[in-house]
Amino acid sequence: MQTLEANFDGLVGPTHNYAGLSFGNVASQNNERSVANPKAAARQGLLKMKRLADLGFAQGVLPPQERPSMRLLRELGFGGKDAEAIAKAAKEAPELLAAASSASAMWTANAATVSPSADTPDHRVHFTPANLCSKLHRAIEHEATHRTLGAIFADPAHFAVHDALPGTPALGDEGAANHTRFCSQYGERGVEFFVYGRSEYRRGPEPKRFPARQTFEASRAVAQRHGLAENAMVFAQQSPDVIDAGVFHNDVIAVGNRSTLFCHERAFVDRKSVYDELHAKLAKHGALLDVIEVPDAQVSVADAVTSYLFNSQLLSRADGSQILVVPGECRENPRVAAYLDELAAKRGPIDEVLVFDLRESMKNGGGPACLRLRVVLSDAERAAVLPGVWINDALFTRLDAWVEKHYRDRLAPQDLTDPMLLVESRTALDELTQILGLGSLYDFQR
Ligand code: SUG
Repeated sequence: MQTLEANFDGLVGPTHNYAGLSFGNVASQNNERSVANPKAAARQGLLKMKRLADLGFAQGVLPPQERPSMRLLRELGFGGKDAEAIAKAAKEAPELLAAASSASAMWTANAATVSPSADTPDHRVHFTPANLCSKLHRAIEHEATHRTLGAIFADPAHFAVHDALPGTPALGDEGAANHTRFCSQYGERGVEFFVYGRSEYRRGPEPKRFPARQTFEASRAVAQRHGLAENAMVFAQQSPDVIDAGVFHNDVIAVGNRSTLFCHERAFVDRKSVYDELHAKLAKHGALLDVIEVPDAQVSVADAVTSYLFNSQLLSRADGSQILVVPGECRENPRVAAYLDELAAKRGPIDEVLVFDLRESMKNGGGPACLRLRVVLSDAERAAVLPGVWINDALFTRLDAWVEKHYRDRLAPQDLTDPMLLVESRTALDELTQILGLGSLYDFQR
């Protein structure tokens, strides 16, 4: 029996655009109102999935959500026919129309927190969709995410999909972007590492400029629900000053895989104790934590934020060696590029760097790691996943043709007012559910 880590990437939706909706996410704010190319964005994401599948990694896809969200527009009081509601919102509250139109569900690292069956008392894989309550455009994702995960991981013998935590500031939850699992082998019990930005009830340092989206209380509640053992979890606080420098999720400053933690030296409050606790807990499960810490003197936090060096995917090949999947922006920053050359030349735990063009997503602050949800699966669990979502040559070819047929190659802020965008989007998603074998997933299909 072989247990692997599968990656489920979010397929970029037809409304991908730059609306500057994420205060605290530097790229989102810097690119506000620029013109997006949804077709190129979707292709870039698909090419990453295809290349990783070709390299032998288990690669799945998660569908986009219906946007603009008519449900949100109606809840906000925009009535009448769909086109009328969109026209009213466009006139009276364009910022709400933008929130209803974001393709942000593409960043599936924020879809949920996932605990593999090796870590849970009932030996099922547990999913908690993230409430994403710190931003309106993201807070509307979790219900559809629940439905999607329920359709793909449907077998209750293997999977438990919980509801999101209550969406309130004390329980702000951003999912796997603030969660890492360390282990010796994927199929063995691991140590789950939860990184939060602030605590609602315990006194502690907090960022001053930008919001901390994840709370200690939310991380703790997810661990509790998944039934994790006390000696198999570690909680750490992200440095508030890096949040203020634009690190809005932990996966912008750290990434881990198996027993490797690759992070910036300023990622955590009291980092030595964090490493020590991880070391000690992981040692009980037969693994030695290997921390690759990048010094500030070599790569600054600002370099990390613009290049997304740590928003990389650290993937284990069958022989146990690891590759690092980074965005093209890493090659454009001379200090980061030099660091990566050094890392690969050392032939340490990471011996190859793969570079991807994800520019469209990166302009909204979403790199390789944001685009994927990791799900560790045994053979039996893999066999229980809805089969149509695994990327292979045939599915890639169909999805690529689907994007070509349905997506625009230009989407400016003004285009969000076009009622045809909803029609095009629904037509595309309707066809997609057939391609992926998802059944009637969307509200408009029910
Ligand atoms: O939540 N950007 C997303 C990026 C999410 C990145 N995910 C991880 N780091 N895991 C966010 O800030 C921008 C949308 C806009 O401005 O139009 C946005 O939502």
